[in-house]
Amino acid sequence: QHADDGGPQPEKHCGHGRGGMGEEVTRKEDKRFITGRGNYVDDIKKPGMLHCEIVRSPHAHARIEDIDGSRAMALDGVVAVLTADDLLEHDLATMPTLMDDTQDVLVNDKVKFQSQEVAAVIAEDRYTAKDAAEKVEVEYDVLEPVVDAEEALEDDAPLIRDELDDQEDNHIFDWETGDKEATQEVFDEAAVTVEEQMEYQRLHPAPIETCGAVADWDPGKDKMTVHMTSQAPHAHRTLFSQVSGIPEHKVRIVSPDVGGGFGNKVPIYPGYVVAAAASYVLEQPVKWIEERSENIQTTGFARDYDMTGEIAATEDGVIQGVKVDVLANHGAYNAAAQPSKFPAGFFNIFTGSYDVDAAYGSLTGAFTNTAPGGVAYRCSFRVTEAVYLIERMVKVLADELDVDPAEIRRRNFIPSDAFPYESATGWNYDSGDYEKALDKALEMADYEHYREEQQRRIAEDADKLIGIGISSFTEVVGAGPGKQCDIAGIEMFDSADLRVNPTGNAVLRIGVQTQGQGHETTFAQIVAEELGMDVDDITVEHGDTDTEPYGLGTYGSRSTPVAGAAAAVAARKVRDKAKSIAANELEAAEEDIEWDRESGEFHVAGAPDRSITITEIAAGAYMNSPGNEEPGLEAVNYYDPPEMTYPFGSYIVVVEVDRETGEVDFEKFVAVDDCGNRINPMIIEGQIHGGLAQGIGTAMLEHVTYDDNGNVTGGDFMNYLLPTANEIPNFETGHTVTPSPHHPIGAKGVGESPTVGSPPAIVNAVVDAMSHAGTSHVEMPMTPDTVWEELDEVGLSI
Ligand code: MCN
Ligand code: CUN
Repeated sequence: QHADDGGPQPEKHCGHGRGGMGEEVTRKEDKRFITGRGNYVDDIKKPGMLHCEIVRSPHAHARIEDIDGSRAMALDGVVAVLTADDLLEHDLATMPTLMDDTQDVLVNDKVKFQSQEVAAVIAEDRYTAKDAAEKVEVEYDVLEPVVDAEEALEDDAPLIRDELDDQEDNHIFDWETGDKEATQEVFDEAAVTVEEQMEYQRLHPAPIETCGAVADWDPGKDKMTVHMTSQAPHAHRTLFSQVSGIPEHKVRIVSPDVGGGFGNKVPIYPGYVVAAAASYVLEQPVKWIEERSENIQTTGFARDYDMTGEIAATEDGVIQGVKVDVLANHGAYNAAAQPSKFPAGFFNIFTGSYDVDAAYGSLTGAFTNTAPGGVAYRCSFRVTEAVYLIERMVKVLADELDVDPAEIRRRNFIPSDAFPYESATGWNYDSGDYEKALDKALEMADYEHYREEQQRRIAEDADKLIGIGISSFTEVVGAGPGKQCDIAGIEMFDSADLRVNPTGNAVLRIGVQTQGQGHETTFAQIVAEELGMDVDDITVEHGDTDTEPYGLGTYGSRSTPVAGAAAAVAARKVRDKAKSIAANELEAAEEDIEWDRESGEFHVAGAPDRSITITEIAAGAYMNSPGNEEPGLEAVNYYDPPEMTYPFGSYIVVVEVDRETGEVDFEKFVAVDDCGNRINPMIIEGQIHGGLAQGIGTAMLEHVTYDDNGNVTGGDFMNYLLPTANEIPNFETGHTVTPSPHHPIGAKGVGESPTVGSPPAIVNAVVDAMSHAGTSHVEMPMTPDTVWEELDEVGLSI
């Protein structure tokens, strides 16, 4: 795949048939997955292993008066019933969240959300543990709950966090970004302003594999081994060590095959801690596996932002200023999984793909009696909310001015020659060519045809309306740099450790952890490209803290931008040493040795037939190393990126809206993505397809709902609706290539782009079908009844 479409070109990458950059190598990991040989946490069985079941509160807000485990203990096969009191003895009753809040592992005094962890039963098998959990008797003094963020901030709202000394209300933090005065000035003088309030509903990542752990304390070695569903094994090891007091070199975290993470497996959950504490106390392995409803009801949710956006523009639709105000529901604890210094994640980049003079954002976070979380589900730390806001607002402005939404974007894009570009809120975009991606998408979508069809249907008063929605989003992925981004104080670099064996094959160990993204293939491709090896000769290992170099994990699409860079740099270090060995083998001066990317061989300058392969060099490194080099052929790199990367894309969605039923049908779904240089186009396509499906789930179906008593009414797959093949249209994908100028192989991340970019395109399409009658917004999820109500409201229903 050549970086053929403009922009800087870090290095040329060629399809040379060894499985390097740009080749559609089939996924190495799939052999074990499709032959049933995957190894997930629940597949792990250890001799003497006990099972843990968690007793959860039926109430959202209640003081615990008494817990009686005697009836549970009386059951055959029950080994222990644990409560906060037992954990207190070991100083494990609470744990720190990633945002420096303190969460109960088992509720000590007061339950703060429905299904919160109250007690744990340890038994010889899972069924006994389950039966026993039902026999644990808990007496509650039920308190009034508050689940809505706005109500939580009212004066008479029940105080949720009364255990905190300086907490007098449910307010967590206020945060602001941008220049308030400058933005106000722009708004005061603007010819046109528009405003819209919109909710980004509470979602859940809902990976097919729920969370779980097998903890195994070895009293002989004083060592704790935890197999767990982790997107960040090293960071979890450090936290585990800090929480438990077990020295870090005596803690081993293994994240085996993971059945989807989507951000859900970044935080630490009470279940992990309980399993580890139980194993420590009982000196036997303990397994804890969550059920579906436990997963949705208690682990890291996503979004729950109530946003008001405003745009100031000229009469021609040139955007001058953007303002936004947000109320964020964080649940009962501040436990968002995001870089510590960003209370609102990367929501700052809400000016999106547009060159605006001034921007200002303010945000308030509130505690409610709901599960904690906020940052998860294919989002680079709240960029999903930011993209939704700005892409929706641009449509609102286009309708206000009666300008075509594609045209209004064109008038406002950051020009391709303005990169690197500093946004109004201070973010440094590395590279972009937004107009090119939009043009390509418009062409693929047959835009003009559908615009005509739309008008024809309106003129004929047809039963089904056409709507066309656009989203020209900019993502931000690849945290660090370490100076700006850290998790619990640990800087967000990442790492790779490459060892070439005497027989010329290699093992690459990386600090990130795949949950299905195909790292075993794509990271091998990076090394194949950089060393002229065959992709099949490289094994990629991850997820075991005893063997892998320290890394911060996989989320925020950071694997390619950060660990991918580390892999390339480690391979180049090996290449440098290989040159010296090649010189020795070829009996030439090192300065005269050249590496040829095309053939993957080293040769003497001017004498291409005097060449040597990496396999021969590897042998030389162990059997005939020159005096000026240590034996062996390996290198490690810890990569702290200079900047993040800014992938982007243009999505165009055409829908047909049924005026009688409110049903929405997808007529066309075009996604043009740009993630810089592409490692594996087929894996990228898979990432895009999956992410678009999740974008459709977001826009059309998914919502974690609560009733006024704090009961989760959207907490299982009967009520939390995931998209299936039935709801998914045919996707037409395309791409442009604008390499990242600072990334060693010019790559940007891509894993989240489709979920970040598609919801506004879908909502814009549905709004577009009705905007001629006055519709300016439809809330997600756009179920048929929601859409029908809007049709009725603007007089379009039949
Ligand atoms: N890739 C590529 N060329 C590029 C960029 C990426 O070939 N220029 C490849 C990568 O090598 C990798 C995949 O695409 O194999 C995704 O890469 P990247 O964008 O770096 O994202 P991560 O690997 O860091 O994955 C994280 C991202 C996030 S944050 C969520 S959430 C998510 C997602 O990936 N969760 C997933 N995609 C998922 N896909 C699966 N199957 N399961 C999940 O849990
Ligand atoms: Cu926000 S979900 Mo992904 O970054 O693990």
